[in-house]
Parts: sequence; C-alpha cells; structure tokens
Amino acid sequence: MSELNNIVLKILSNGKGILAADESTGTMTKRLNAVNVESTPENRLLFRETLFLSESMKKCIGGVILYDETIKQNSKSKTIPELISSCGTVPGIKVDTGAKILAGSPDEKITEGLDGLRERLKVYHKLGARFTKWRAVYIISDKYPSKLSVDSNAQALARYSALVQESGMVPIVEPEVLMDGDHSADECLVKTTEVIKKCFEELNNNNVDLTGVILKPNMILPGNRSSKKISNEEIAKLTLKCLKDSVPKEVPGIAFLSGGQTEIEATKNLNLINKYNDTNFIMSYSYGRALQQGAINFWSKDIKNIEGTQKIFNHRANMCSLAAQGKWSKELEEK
Ligand code: 5MM
Repeated sequence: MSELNNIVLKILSNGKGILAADESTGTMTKRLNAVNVESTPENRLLFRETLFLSESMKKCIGGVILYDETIKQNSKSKTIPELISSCGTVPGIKVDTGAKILAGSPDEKITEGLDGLRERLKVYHKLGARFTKWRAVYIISDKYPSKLSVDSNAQALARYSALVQESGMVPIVEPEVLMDGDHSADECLVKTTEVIKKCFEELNNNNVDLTGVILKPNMILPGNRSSKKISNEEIAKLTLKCLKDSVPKEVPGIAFLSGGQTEIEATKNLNLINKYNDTNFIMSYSYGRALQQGAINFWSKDIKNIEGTQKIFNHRANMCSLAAQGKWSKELEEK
C-alpha cells in the first residue's frame, strides 16, 4: 500500500479519529468570547495545548487539524507539531483560506485558497504536517445548492487534493452540506449524495489517488428548523445509504464532521453508523465542537484548571472512540 494510505490508516485505525482544532482566528474568537475569555494568541494556545497534552491523545486521537497560527507555536521546548507527533498522532493543517461569496450565485459560497498553495504546502510539510483539510460549504433550499456551487466547489476540492498528494500529504475532502434550514432528512440525503458524487467525479478527473484520501462529510439530518425530526437509527441508516451510493470503494476512511450536533447526538449517531456499517469504509470522527464544547465551557471558568479540563476532554474523546467502534453505550457515557 502507498505511503499516503499508511498515513490514513495511522490516523483512523483502532477507534482513533481526528480532533478538528483548526478554527480560524475569527471563529476561535467567537468560541472564546461566547465563554467570556479574551481571544489572545496566548489564550488560544493555552486551551489547545491543554487538549494536546491530554492522556486520550495517545489512544483516541489519530490526527489533529491545526490552523496556521497554531502550527507555528511552541509548547515549552517542543513545537506544536512535535508535541502532537510525540503522542503517536499525525499533525495536519487547514489550507483553505475560507468560504467567500460565489460570484454568479451570491447566496452561496466558494472556498478559496488555491493561489500559492503548492508553495504553502512545502512550508507546512517542513513544519511536520502530513495531512491537510479543505472545507466547502453548501446550503439547502428548493434551488440550492446550485449546479454552479456543486461544480465549482468540487473542482476546487479536486485541484487542492491533487496538489496535496503531490506534496506527500493526505487531503481531507470536506464537502459540508449545512444543517441550517427547514428541509427534511430526505432532502439532505438527495443533495448530499449529489454533492459527494460530484466531488469524486472531479477527484478522478484530477488523477487523485483515492486510497490516500479521507472524506469528511456531514451526517444525513433534517434541517435544524425542520418540524420532521427522525430517530438516531434513521439518521444512521440514511447516512450509510448516502455514502454507499456516492463514495468509491477505494476510499479507505470517512471521518464525519459534527456540524452543530450536540456532543451526545454526534456520539450516538456515529455509534449507530458503526453498528450498521456493512461497508469496508472505516467510519470515524473529525469533530470540532463535538469534542471541545464541554472542555471549553469548563476551562473558561478557570483557565488554570488544566487537569479538570483534560478530564472532560478525555471522557469525550473516549466516548467518540467507542462510537467509532460501535461500542458506545448510555451507561458508559454516564459513568
Ligand atoms: C474547527 O472548525 C472548522 C471551521 O473553521 P473556520 O470556519 O474558522 O474556517 C471546521 O471546518 C471544522 O473542521 C468542521 O466543520 C468540523 O467541525 P464541527 O464543529 O462541525 O465538528
């Protein structure tokens, strides 16, 4: 198997998943302000370092996605990528430069960051990164996502993936169909399937090695303002249906985003997906909020309480890791 495939397996095997700690400074400032902590480079590092020094890193976190600021910071005598690698975890980096208004369909977004990417990738590889992330976002309504948004975001994801593999790193392909709206889960299923199919069509057109890619999709959920709620079992079954219909068999691993689900919902749904998983895909997590929410709430009350914060993060990471193996239960959650 290729070196890229080995990186994927190191990140996702044995119940390991990904900690998405790649909030841009704007997003991280929102997260910190929401819990009344000032957003300074020192505070952003302190919270993230607290997570990276946790016990569960070794057992549950196979990869960490960093933001440009963090990959260049230090923890005592180590660089942040060195600290992450010392846990047996692979350092990764977000390389898109954000979702901007899509000219021609201004209600929608196109993710930018291709200009100068080849050169930036060389720098990140030197800093220790071995995988990368690029996130495209799509909205759902009667007319959206438009063909323009589906096509142009897929082309950008594919050009990004080809450049990343050329630089010796694994691309995470993240097409996030947002849960905002009053659409049904069936509509989410149809639109997400269309979006993912188009991504793989373009990845193939760009000669991307699918055995060295991680897909980071949303789960199939009703919109957050929909009156038609469905059970966790139905969410898991629809999500599996979508992925079986849209993801080529060569892809080794799928790591879900949490997308605004609560920590427990994101864990429960992942657990059921793994219980029903009759594919060869590894199904794991690449959670931001669903791994960090409880920890940041606790930490904000006393930012010096490292141990207490780590205890909360360790529990969350352990629960996600059990869910990635279909072994999570309510009893273990509440223990
Ligand atoms: C960690 O958050 C990332 C978003 O960063 P920016 O919006 O600041 O660029 C985001 O891409 C994240 O990696 C995924 O959406 C998964 O995070 P959630 O919270 O949805 O699990």
